[in-house]
Amino acid sequence: MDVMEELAESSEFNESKGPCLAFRQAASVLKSLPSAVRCLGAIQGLPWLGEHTKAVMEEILTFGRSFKVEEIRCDERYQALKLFTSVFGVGPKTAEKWYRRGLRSLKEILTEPNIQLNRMQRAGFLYYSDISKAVSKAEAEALGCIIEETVHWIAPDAVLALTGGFRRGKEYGHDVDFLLTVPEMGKEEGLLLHVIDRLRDQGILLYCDHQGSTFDVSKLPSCRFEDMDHFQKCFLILRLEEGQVEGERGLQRDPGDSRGWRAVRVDLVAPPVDRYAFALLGWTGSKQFGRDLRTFARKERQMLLDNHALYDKTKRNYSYRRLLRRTSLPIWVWSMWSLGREM
Ligand code: 8DG
Ligand code: MN
Ligand code: MN
Repeated sequence: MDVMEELAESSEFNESKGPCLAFRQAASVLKSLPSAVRCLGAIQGLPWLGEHTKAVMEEILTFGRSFKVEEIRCDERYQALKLFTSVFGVGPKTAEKWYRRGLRSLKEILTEPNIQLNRMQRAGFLYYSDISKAVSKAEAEALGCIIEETVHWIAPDAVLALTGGFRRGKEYGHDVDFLLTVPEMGKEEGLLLHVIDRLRDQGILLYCDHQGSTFDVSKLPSCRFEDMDHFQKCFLILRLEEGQVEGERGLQRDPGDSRGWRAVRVDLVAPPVDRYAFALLGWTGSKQFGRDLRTFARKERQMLLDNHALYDKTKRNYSYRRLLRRTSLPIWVWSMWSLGREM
Protein backbone atom coordinates (compact mmCIF):
# COMPACT_ATOMS: atom_id res chain seq x y z
CA MET A 1 0.00 0.00 0.00
CA ASP A 2 2.98 2.35 0.51
CA VAL A 3 3.69 1.65 -3.11
CA MET A 4 0.22 2.94 -4.01
CA GLU A 5 0.87 6.11 -1.99
CA GLU A 6 4.10 6.62 -3.93
CA LEU A 7 2.31 6.14 -7.24
CA ALA A 8 -0.37 8.61 -6.09
CA GLU A 9 2.28 11.15 -5.13
CA SER A 10 4.06 10.76 -8.44
CA SER A 11 0.76 11.28 -10.32
CA GLU A 12 0.12 14.35 -8.19
CA PHE A 13 3.48 15.81 -9.22
CA ASN A 14 2.49 15.19 -12.83
CA GLU A 15 -0.85 16.89 -12.18
CA SER A 16 -2.68 13.68 -13.10
CA LYS A 17 -5.63 14.07 -10.76
CA GLY A 18 -7.55 10.96 -11.90
CA PRO A 19 -4.73 8.44 -11.43
CA CYS A 20 -3.66 10.17 -8.22
CA LEU A 21 -7.10 9.70 -6.69
CA ALA A 22 -7.32 6.13 -8.01
CA PHE A 23 -4.04 5.17 -6.31
CA ARG A 24 -5.06 6.87 -3.06
CA GLN A 25 -8.35 4.97 -3.08
CA ALA A 26 -6.51 1.72 -3.82
CA ALA A 27 -4.11 2.43 -0.94
CA SER A 28 -6.97 2.97 1.48
CA VAL A 29 -8.77 -0.20 0.42
CA LEU A 30 -5.56 -2.22 0.85
CA LYS A 31 -4.91 -0.62 4.25
CA SER A 32 -8.35 -1.63 5.43
CA LEU A 33 -7.83 -5.34 4.67
CA PRO A 34 -7.34 -7.52 7.75
CA SER A 35 -4.15 -9.13 6.40
CA ALA A 36 -1.55 -8.68 3.68
CA VAL A 37 -2.53 -9.73 0.15
CA ARG A 38 -0.68 -12.92 -0.84
CA CYS A 39 -2.32 -13.70 -4.17
CA LEU A 40 -4.34 -11.82 -6.77
CA GLY A 41 -7.39 -13.94 -5.93
CA ALA A 42 -7.53 -12.25 -2.54
CA ILE A 43 -8.42 -8.89 -4.08
CA GLN A 44 -11.06 -10.18 -6.47
CA GLY A 45 -14.27 -8.20 -6.11
CA LEU A 46 -12.82 -5.44 -3.96
CA PRO A 47 -13.93 -1.93 -4.91
CA TRP A 48 -11.60 0.80 -6.24
CA LEU A 49 -8.87 -1.49 -7.51
CA GLY A 50 -8.45 -0.64 -11.18
CA GLU A 51 -6.35 -2.22 -13.93
CA HIS A 52 -3.31 -0.09 -13.10
CA THR A 53 -3.37 -1.08 -9.44
CA LYS A 54 -3.90 -4.74 -10.23
CA ALA A 55 -0.99 -4.71 -12.69
CA VAL A 56 1.31 -3.23 -10.03
CA MET A 57 0.15 -5.78 -7.47
CA GLU A 58 0.68 -8.64 -9.90
CA GLU A 59 4.26 -7.44 -10.47
CA ILE A 60 4.90 -7.31 -6.74
CA LEU A 61 3.37 -10.73 -6.10
CA THR A 62 5.34 -12.28 -8.97
CA PHE A 63 8.74 -10.56 -8.74
CA GLY A 64 8.67 -9.24 -5.19
CA ARG A 65 8.93 -5.68 -6.51
CA SER A 66 7.37 -3.25 -8.94
CA PHE A 67 9.59 -2.01 -11.76
CA LYS A 68 7.31 0.94 -12.36
CA VAL A 69 7.66 2.09 -8.78
CA GLU A 70 11.41 1.54 -8.79
CA GLU A 71 11.64 3.66 -11.90
CA ILE A 72 9.71 6.45 -10.16
CA ARG A 73 11.88 6.25 -7.04
CA CYS A 74 15.00 6.75 -9.17
CA ASP A 75 13.49 9.62 -11.11
CA GLU A 76 15.34 12.87 -10.44
CA ARG A 77 12.25 15.03 -10.73
CA TYR A 78 10.22 12.84 -8.36
CA GLN A 79 13.03 12.87 -5.79
CA ALA A 80 13.41 16.65 -5.95
CA LEU A 81 9.67 17.37 -5.75
CA LYS A 82 9.24 14.95 -2.87
CA LEU A 83 12.09 16.61 -0.98
CA PHE A 84 10.89 20.18 -1.65
CA THR A 85 7.25 19.49 -0.74
CA SER A 86 8.42 17.96 2.54
CA VAL A 87 9.13 21.54 3.67
CA PHE A 88 6.22 23.19 5.52
CA GLY A 89 4.76 25.88 3.22
CA VAL A 90 6.05 24.38 -0.04
CA GLY A 91 3.41 22.95 -2.38
CA PRO A 92 3.81 21.14 -5.71
CA LYS A 93 3.77 24.42 -7.72
CA THR A 94 6.68 26.02 -5.84
CA ALA A 95 8.56 22.72 -5.86
CA GLU A 96 8.14 22.48 -9.62
CA LYS A 97 9.39 26.08 -10.05
CA TRP A 98 12.54 25.31 -8.06
CA TYR A 99 13.10 22.10 -9.97
CA ARG A 100 12.84 23.95 -13.30
CA ARG A 101 15.48 26.38 -12.11
CA GLY A 102 17.84 23.44 -11.79
CA LEU A 103 17.73 23.22 -7.98
CA ARG A 104 17.95 19.73 -6.49
CA SER A 105 18.73 19.95 -2.78
CA LEU A 106 17.48 21.97 0.20
CA LYS A 107 20.94 23.46 0.61
CA GLU A 108 20.85 24.74 -2.96
CA ILE A 109 17.57 26.47 -2.25
CA LEU A 110 18.89 28.13 0.87
CA THR A 111 22.04 29.35 -0.88
CA GLU A 112 20.43 30.46 -4.16
CA PRO A 113 20.38 34.28 -3.92
CA ASN A 114 17.37 34.81 -6.19
CA ILE A 115 14.93 32.72 -4.19
CA GLN A 116 12.49 34.60 -2.01
CA LEU A 117 11.02 32.40 0.69
CA ASN A 118 7.76 33.48 2.32
CA ARG A 119 7.37 33.54 6.09
CA MET A 120 5.83 30.06 6.25
CA GLN A 121 8.62 28.56 4.14
CA ARG A 122 11.28 30.29 6.25
CA ALA A 123 9.76 28.66 9.34
CA GLY A 124 9.57 25.38 7.40
CA PHE A 125 13.32 25.47 6.74
CA LEU A 126 14.21 26.75 10.20
CA TYR A 127 12.43 23.87 11.97
CA TYR A 128 12.82 21.34 9.17
CA SER A 129 14.53 18.57 11.09
CA ASP A 130 12.00 18.73 13.95
CA ILE A 131 8.79 19.00 12.00
CA SER A 132 9.74 16.33 9.51
CA LYS A 133 9.94 13.90 12.45
CA ALA A 134 6.77 12.05 13.37
CA VAL A 135 4.81 13.27 16.40
CA SER A 136 4.01 10.52 18.90
CA LYS A 137 0.71 10.04 20.71
CA ALA A 138 2.43 10.96 24.02
CA GLU A 139 3.61 14.23 22.45
CA ALA A 140 0.14 14.93 21.06
CA GLU A 141 -1.37 14.34 24.51
CA ALA A 142 1.20 16.64 26.13
CA LEU A 143 0.30 19.39 23.67
CA GLY A 144 -3.37 18.67 24.36
CA CYS A 145 -2.77 19.40 28.06
CA ILE A 146 -0.95 22.65 27.32
CA ILE A 147 -3.63 23.88 24.95
CA GLU A 148 -6.45 22.76 27.21
CA GLU A 149 -4.97 24.67 30.12
CA THR A 150 -4.52 27.77 27.96
CA VAL A 151 -8.02 27.56 26.47
CA HIS A 152 -9.73 26.97 29.82
CA TRP A 153 -7.78 29.74 31.50
CA ILE A 154 -9.36 32.09 28.93
CA ALA A 155 -12.82 30.49 28.66
CA PRO A 156 -13.68 27.87 31.32
CA ASP A 157 -16.69 26.65 29.31
CA ALA A 158 -14.76 26.17 26.05
CA VAL A 159 -14.81 22.76 24.34
CA LEU A 160 -11.55 21.35 23.01
CA ALA A 161 -11.14 18.18 20.94
CA LEU A 162 -8.10 16.40 19.59
CA THR A 163 -8.92 15.60 15.92
CA GLY A 164 -7.03 14.42 12.82
CA GLY A 165 -5.09 11.18 12.78
CA PHE A 166 -4.84 10.93 16.59
CA ARG A 167 -8.63 10.94 16.91
CA ARG A 168 -8.63 7.99 14.50
CA GLY A 169 -6.35 6.14 16.88
CA LYS A 170 -3.06 6.59 15.04
CA GLU A 171 0.14 6.23 17.08
CA TYR A 172 2.07 8.81 15.04
CA GLY A 173 1.16 11.86 12.99
CA HIS A 174 2.79 14.64 11.01
CA ASP A 175 1.08 17.27 13.17
CA VAL A 176 -1.51 17.62 15.95
CA ASP A 177 -5.00 18.94 15.10
CA PHE A 178 -7.46 20.51 17.55
CA LEU A 179 -10.96 21.92 17.32
CA LEU A 180 -12.15 24.47 19.84
CA THR A 181 -15.38 26.31 20.39
CA VAL A 182 -17.52 27.94 23.08
CA PRO A 183 -21.23 27.41 23.88
CA GLU A 184 -22.09 31.01 23.05
CA MET A 185 -22.28 31.69 19.29
CA GLY A 186 -19.79 34.27 18.02
CA LYS A 187 -17.56 34.10 21.08
CA GLU A 188 -15.22 31.66 19.32
CA GLU A 189 -14.03 34.55 17.12
CA GLY A 190 -12.03 36.23 19.83
CA LEU A 191 -11.08 33.01 21.61
CA LEU A 192 -8.59 31.76 19.04
CA LEU A 193 -6.72 35.09 18.92
CA HIS A 194 -6.62 35.13 22.68
CA VAL A 195 -5.23 31.58 22.76
CA ILE A 196 -2.49 32.56 20.29
CA ASP A 197 -1.55 35.57 22.46
CA ARG A 198 -1.36 33.37 25.53
CA LEU A 199 0.84 30.78 23.78
CA ARG A 200 3.11 33.64 22.72
CA ASP A 201 3.27 34.97 26.31
CA GLN A 202 4.26 31.50 27.49
CA GLY A 203 7.18 31.58 25.04
CA ILE A 204 6.09 28.44 23.17
CA LEU A 205 4.79 30.01 19.96
CA LEU A 206 7.50 29.56 17.33
CA TYR A 207 5.34 30.33 14.28
CA CYS A 208 1.73 31.35 13.67
CA ASP A 209 -0.31 31.78 10.51
CA HIS A 210 -3.78 32.93 11.51
CA GLN A 211 -6.66 32.86 9.01
CA GLY A 212 -9.87 34.67 9.88
CA SER A 213 -13.28 33.15 9.23
CA THR A 214 -14.67 33.45 5.69
CA PHE A 215 -17.70 31.37 6.55
CA ASP A 216 -20.86 32.45 4.72
CA VAL A 217 -24.06 31.00 6.20
CA SER A 218 -26.00 31.57 2.99
CA LYS A 219 -23.70 29.38 0.85
CA LEU A 220 -24.62 25.79 0.06
CA PRO A 221 -22.14 23.10 1.13
CA SER A 222 -19.34 22.74 -1.36
CA CYS A 223 -19.32 19.75 -3.70
CA ARG A 224 -15.57 19.86 -4.12
CA PHE A 225 -13.60 18.10 -1.42
CA GLU A 226 -10.48 20.07 -2.31
CA ASP A 227 -12.14 23.29 -1.09
CA MET A 228 -10.80 24.08 2.35
CA ASP A 229 -13.33 24.96 4.98
CA HIS A 230 -14.01 28.57 5.93
CA PHE A 231 -13.65 28.42 9.70
CA GLN A 232 -11.25 30.59 11.57
CA LYS A 233 -8.03 28.61 12.04
CA CYS A 234 -4.32 28.84 12.64
CA PHE A 235 -1.34 26.79 11.53
CA LEU A 236 1.24 26.85 14.28
CA ILE A 237 4.66 25.60 15.24
CA LEU A 238 4.92 25.13 19.00
CA ARG A 239 7.80 24.41 21.30
CA LEU A 240 7.37 21.26 23.35
CA GLU A 241 9.65 20.72 26.36
CA GLU A 242 11.03 17.34 27.31
CA GLY A 243 9.59 17.35 30.82
CA GLN A 244 6.08 17.82 29.47
CA VAL A 245 5.94 14.46 27.70
CA GLU A 246 5.05 11.37 29.67
CA GLY A 247 6.30 7.90 28.88
CA GLU A 248 9.76 6.40 28.68
CA ARG A 249 10.53 7.61 25.16
CA GLY A 250 9.89 11.28 25.90
CA LEU A 251 10.49 13.55 22.91
CA GLN A 252 10.90 12.20 19.39
CA ARG A 253 14.32 13.45 18.29
CA ASP A 254 17.77 12.55 17.04
CA PRO A 255 19.97 10.46 19.39
CA GLY A 256 22.64 13.16 19.89
CA ASP A 257 20.13 15.99 20.32
CA SER A 258 20.45 17.48 23.81
CA ARG A 259 18.28 20.59 23.40
CA GLY A 260 15.55 19.34 25.72
CA TRP A 261 12.78 20.53 23.43
CA ARG A 262 11.42 20.04 19.92
CA ALA A 263 9.21 21.95 17.50
CA VAL A 264 5.80 20.47 16.59
CA ARG A 265 3.27 21.49 13.93
CA VAL A 266 -0.17 22.19 15.42
CA ASP A 267 -3.47 23.14 13.71
CA LEU A 268 -6.21 24.89 15.70
CA VAL A 269 -9.66 25.36 14.18
CA ALA A 270 -12.46 27.39 15.79
CA PRO A 271 -15.91 26.73 14.26
CA PRO A 272 -19.05 28.34 15.72
CA VAL A 273 -20.76 25.89 18.09
CA ASP A 274 -23.70 25.16 15.76
CA ARG A 275 -21.24 23.81 13.15
CA TYR A 276 -19.12 21.87 15.60
CA ALA A 277 -20.42 18.39 14.63
CA PHE A 278 -19.70 18.90 10.94
CA ALA A 279 -16.29 20.41 11.65
CA LEU A 280 -15.41 17.51 13.95
CA LEU A 281 -16.44 14.97 11.33
CA GLY A 282 -14.43 16.71 8.60
CA TRP A 283 -11.32 17.32 10.67
CA THR A 284 -11.23 13.77 12.02
CA GLY A 285 -10.48 12.64 8.46
CA SER A 286 -9.10 10.67 6.91
CA LYS A 287 -9.12 12.69 3.70
CA GLN A 288 -10.20 9.63 1.75
CA PHE A 289 -12.97 8.86 4.23
CA GLY A 290 -14.24 12.45 4.05
CA ARG A 291 -14.29 12.27 0.28
CA ASP A 292 -16.23 8.99 0.32
CA LEU A 293 -18.72 10.30 2.85
CA ARG A 294 -19.48 13.35 0.70
CA THR A 295 -19.92 11.18 -2.38
CA PHE A 296 -22.25 8.93 -0.41
CA ALA A 297 -24.31 11.93 0.77
CA ARG A 298 -24.62 13.29 -2.76
CA LYS A 299 -25.22 10.09 -4.69
CA GLU A 300 -27.14 7.93 -2.23
CA ARG A 301 -28.96 10.55 -0.18
CA GLN A 302 -29.29 13.55 -2.51
CA MET A 303 -27.64 15.73 0.09
CA LEU A 304 -24.65 18.01 0.18
CA LEU A 305 -22.18 17.53 2.98
CA ASP A 306 -19.09 19.55 3.81
CA ASN A 307 -17.27 20.71 6.96
CA HIS A 308 -20.00 23.32 7.65
CA ALA A 309 -23.33 21.66 7.06
CA LEU A 310 -25.55 18.97 5.62
CA TYR A 311 -28.08 20.23 3.09
CA ASP A 312 -31.09 18.30 1.81
CA LYS A 313 -31.35 18.97 -1.93
CA THR A 314 -34.81 17.44 -2.21
CA LYS A 315 -36.28 19.60 0.56
CA ARG A 316 -33.93 22.51 -0.04
CA ASN A 317 -33.28 23.07 3.60
CA TYR A 318 -30.87 22.71 6.43
CA SER A 319 -32.19 21.93 9.84
CA TYR A 320 -29.14 20.98 11.71
CA ARG A 321 -30.27 19.00 14.72
CA ARG A 322 -33.39 17.52 13.14
CA LEU A 323 -31.58 16.72 9.93
CA LEU A 324 -28.73 15.14 11.79
CA ARG A 325 -31.17 12.83 13.56
CA ARG A 326 -33.43 12.18 10.58
CA THR A 327 -30.66 11.36 8.12
CA SER A 328 -28.85 9.28 10.69
CA LEU A 329 -25.53 10.84 9.81
CA PRO A 330 -23.85 9.04 12.71
CA ILE A 331 -25.16 5.76 11.31
CA TRP A 332 -23.67 6.46 7.86
CA VAL A 333 -20.37 7.20 9.48
CA TRP A 334 -20.47 4.07 11.54
CA SER A 335 -21.54 1.88 8.64
CA MET A 336 -18.86 3.25 6.32
CA TRP A 337 -16.25 2.65 8.97
CA SER A 338 -17.45 -0.85 9.50
CA LEU A 339 -17.33 -1.39 5.74
CA GLY A 340 -13.63 -0.99 6.23
CA ARG A 341 -12.83 2.42 4.81
CA GLU A 342 -9.37 3.67 5.65
CA MET A 343 -8.81 4.65 9.23
P1 8DG B 1 -1.46 13.21 10.00
O1 8DG B 1 -1.46 14.62 10.46
O2 8DG B 1 -1.42 12.23 11.11
O3 8DG B 1 -0.40 12.97 8.98
O4 8DG B 1 -2.85 12.92 9.26
P2 8DG B 1 -4.21 13.71 9.41
O5 8DG B 1 -4.35 14.25 10.79
O6 8DG B 1 -5.30 12.86 8.89
O7 8DG B 1 -4.06 14.87 8.33
P3 8DG B 1 -4.11 16.46 8.46
O8 8DG B 1 -3.48 17.01 7.21
O9 8DG B 1 -3.54 16.94 9.74
O10 8DG B 1 -5.62 16.85 8.38
C1 8DG B 1 -6.59 16.36 9.28
C2 8DG B 1 -7.90 16.16 8.59
O11 8DG B 1 -8.57 17.38 8.41
C3 8DG B 1 -7.74 15.58 7.17
O12 8DG B 1 -8.26 14.28 7.17
C4 8DG B 1 -8.55 16.43 6.28
C5 8DG B 1 -9.26 17.39 7.17
N1 8DG B 1 -9.28 18.79 6.74
C6 8DG B 1 -10.44 19.48 6.66
N2 8DG B 1 -10.19 20.77 6.29
C7 8DG B 1 -8.84 20.86 6.15
C8 8DG B 1 -8.00 21.92 5.83
O13 8DG B 1 -8.45 23.04 5.59
N3 8DG B 1 -6.64 21.66 5.80
C9 8DG B 1 -6.15 20.42 6.11
N4 8DG B 1 -4.82 20.21 6.08
N5 8DG B 1 -6.96 19.39 6.44
C10 8DG B 1 -8.27 19.60 6.46
O14 8DG B 1 -11.51 18.99 6.89
MN1 MN C 1 -2.97 15.75 11.48
MN1 MN D 1 -3.32 19.11 10.21
